[in-house]
Amino acid sequence: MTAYDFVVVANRLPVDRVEGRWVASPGGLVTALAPVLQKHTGCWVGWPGEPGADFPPFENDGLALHPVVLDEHDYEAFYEGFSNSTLWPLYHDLIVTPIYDASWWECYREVNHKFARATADVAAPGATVWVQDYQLQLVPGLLKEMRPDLRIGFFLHIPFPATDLFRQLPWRDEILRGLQGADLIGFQRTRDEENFSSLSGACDGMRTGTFPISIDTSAYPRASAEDIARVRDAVGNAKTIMLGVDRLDYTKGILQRLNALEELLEAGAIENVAMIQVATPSRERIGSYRTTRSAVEEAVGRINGRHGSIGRPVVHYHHHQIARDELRAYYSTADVMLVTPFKDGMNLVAKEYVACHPDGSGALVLSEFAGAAVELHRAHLCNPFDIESIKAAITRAVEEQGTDAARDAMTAMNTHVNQHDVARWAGSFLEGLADA
Ligand code: ADQ
Repeated sequence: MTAYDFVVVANRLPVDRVEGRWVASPGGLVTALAPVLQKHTGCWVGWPGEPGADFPPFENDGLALHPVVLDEHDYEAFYEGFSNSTLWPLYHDLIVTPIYDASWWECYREVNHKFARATADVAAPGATVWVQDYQLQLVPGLLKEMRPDLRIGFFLHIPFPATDLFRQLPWRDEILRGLQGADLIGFQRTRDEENFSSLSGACDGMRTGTFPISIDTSAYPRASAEDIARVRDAVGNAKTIMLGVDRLDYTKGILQRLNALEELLEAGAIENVAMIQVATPSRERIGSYRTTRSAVEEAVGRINGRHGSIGRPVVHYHHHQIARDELRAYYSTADVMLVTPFKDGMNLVAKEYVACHPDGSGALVLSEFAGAAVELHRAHLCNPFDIESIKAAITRAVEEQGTDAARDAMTAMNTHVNQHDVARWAGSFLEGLADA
């Protein structure tokens, strides 16, 4: 078996199986890491996305991929259970109540062991390994035991909670020991790094750092004038076009922004407005996700029922994947982008929107609780827990359209995102890891 000098370990491989063929699922992560993977003898270890599927290692677009097998039980207990019904809500400050289930924890340990084993088997002596995200927090520790020669980095894509929240976790000591196997742990925000470092016993000799993730800006040029005209036309040439793009997740505050829009419409405070809401299906077998979806869809129906007319809904709701070029056309067209999560590690959607407005057009309404708010502080910031705050930010964004202040803010944010792209993010993490 080839031994690799650089190994990325993530829950998912960067490919999807569509009608029996592998298709790249081009996220920012693979775009950022592809050059590094190609420069070194690199490979990616991850789950191919089909419970029970046992694929041999293969190559896609010149990328060496090493599948890890997860069966239906792993999918339920490790992925839907411990990762997304325990850790996800806990790390997002209890927007829903986390479930602490010892059998899920047992499975999380086993699956992390599987990922560590697979990585230990393919890594060359002294190789660099970069482990990604909350599903794999035990991998650094397990890997260090199996292969003390490896240089191990870990990056957490989601927030790290305050000490008293983290302390709820019955298996907090094991998680901490798992993370401590890393030579460098990266976080999105200084606050996340501080939360981690303030845990008793976390800090002794640990290297941590803040590395805000970003996007591949070259993949988000402004759409053509024709595409923009087409989208404007499709939503009835409303004066103000608003946009939301999210995985359908309770952390994203989709319902809250719809409620704010509804109250503004009820009060006659805004008019001649259309909103496009893209809500990508996500984790649909988990109860809290189903409840969130129902509430969002009910709000869309209610708003259109009261404020729309035949052939002219106010909210254009899409519950499916969208091709990136179409998404780019939406971003480029939208006068006001609404990003209102209760809590978000970073939020790449906000950066993608800003990248599509190099001309200073548009306006961004952004939650204070998104990691992106640290860099994009010239957005119309709001508190998503306070509907009046969301309404005020939307009103400001609409009223300031086309002013010099709006243009200056958007241009400054666009420059920032262009200068801090995902390649820079990966580069600075890997530099830190090389020094660790
Ligand atoms: P997510 O919670 O998934 O990521 P986000 O950062 O916004 O959130 O990334 C979503 C990505 O999916 C964006 O690139 C967006 O373009 C894409 N997308 C959304 N809906 C789509 C659709 N219908 N069709 C096609 N593409 C769609 C987690 C953390 C974030 C953190 C990232 C990266 O929760 O806080 O920013 O990881 O670290």
